[in-house]
Amino acid sequence: MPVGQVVIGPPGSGKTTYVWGLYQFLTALGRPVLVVNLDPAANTPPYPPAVSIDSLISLDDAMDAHHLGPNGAMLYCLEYLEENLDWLTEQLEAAMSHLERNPPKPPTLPGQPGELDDDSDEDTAATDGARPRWRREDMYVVFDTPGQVELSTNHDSLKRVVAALQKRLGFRLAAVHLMDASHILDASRYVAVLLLALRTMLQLELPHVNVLSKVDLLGQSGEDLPFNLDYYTEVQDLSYLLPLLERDQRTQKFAGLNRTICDLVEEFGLVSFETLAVEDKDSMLRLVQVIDQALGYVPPSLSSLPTASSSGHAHQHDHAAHHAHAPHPAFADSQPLSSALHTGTIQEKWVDHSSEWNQFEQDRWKAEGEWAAERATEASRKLAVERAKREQMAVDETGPSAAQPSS
Ligand SMILES: Nc1nc2c(ncn2[C@@H]2O[C@H](COP(=O)(O)OP(=O)(O)OP(=O)(O)O)[C@@H](O)[C@H]2O)c(=O)[nH]1
Ligand SMILES: [Mg+2]
Repeated sequence: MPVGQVVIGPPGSGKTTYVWGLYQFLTALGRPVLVVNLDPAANTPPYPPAVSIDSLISLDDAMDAHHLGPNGAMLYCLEYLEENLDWLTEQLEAAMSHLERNPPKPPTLPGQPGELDDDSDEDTAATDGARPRWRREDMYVVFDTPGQVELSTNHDSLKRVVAALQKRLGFRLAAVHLMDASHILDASRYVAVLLLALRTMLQLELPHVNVLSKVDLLGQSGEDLPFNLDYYTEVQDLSYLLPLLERDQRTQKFAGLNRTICDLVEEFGLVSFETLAVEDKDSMLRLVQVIDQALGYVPPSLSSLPTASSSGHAHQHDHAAHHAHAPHPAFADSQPLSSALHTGTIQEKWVDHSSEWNQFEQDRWKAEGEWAAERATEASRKLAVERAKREQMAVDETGPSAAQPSS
């Protein structure tokens, strides 16, 4: 069964930027990733879409043909997509089959076998016996959607499209709901975000990961957060918000309503948040791991690793083993994962001490760069020594005249 993320969220919350970043990140991790653009207003997304709704219908077409405004036309486009599910499933089927036949090469680190001497770059995985073909259950599809919130709160087309993908193509999907982190700076906006998150979870009925996006901008806002970041991400005791809401002139007359909304969100006990700064590797890695868990996805690069319980045999669906193992080799020499997992670190990094962290990161990248350069030099040195040895052996076999430099 292929897996996928349905990336949703209000306009400007960072969906397309995240999808593009995720595509690059997962490609670097060697995952078979495809991106599907379901936003009919985005004719030229930054990522290379494997399938785009634009080839079926565009927002402008819908507006012209039916004399609709942009919002009405957007709903029309999604309804049109729902009526053309055969088109979507055929396009997806074709894109996944193509990727299965043509997996790109896995990334290699400097000094690893194949790093310097593999010069075969033609796309021949289908005929390359040494390189395994990806399986359908390895496929990872990311769906970028429009920003109209009603599409995921009270309009049913997106929900039915998702249900059809699950039924017809066997997709395992999670909703990844991006909401701008700046909303937590204002108690009343935070309450609105909580309500939106809860409503969307109840509507879509998917495994759901809520995300406070653009967390890197929190420290730059110049405003102080009344509570630590983990208070907002864990959504534990919302009664602490009430004094803030009662102090605010705009919201004090709605004190009863606010209390009821907070009680409602707490009673459901469903809403919590991850955080995202899309250009930060640790932040992306943490989010990818959380979503992997929600999906029960074991990446192909890890699923073939031996587990303790399998005595050296590949144990492909042991998800616990996935987390017991070291991360993908691309990150094996990066910071320990635990440091990327702590909300306190995120608070320190993006809210309290962003400039110091910035300097620390730059030093770390520099050190990583030097390390990689050193490894590359070391690998080239080894190759040069090997070549010299081979030449020496050739000389020994053919006699000293062959050893004279040609100059
Ligand atoms: N600082 C910062 N800016 C971000 C981040 N993610 C997105 N942005 C910016 O936020 C703006 C909106 O991003 P988009 O990706 O277009 O948002 P969207 O949700 O796709 O918007 P719609 O498709 O219109 O609903 C862009 O200017 C991005 O550069 C982030 O993690 N940090
Ligand atoms: Mg977008």
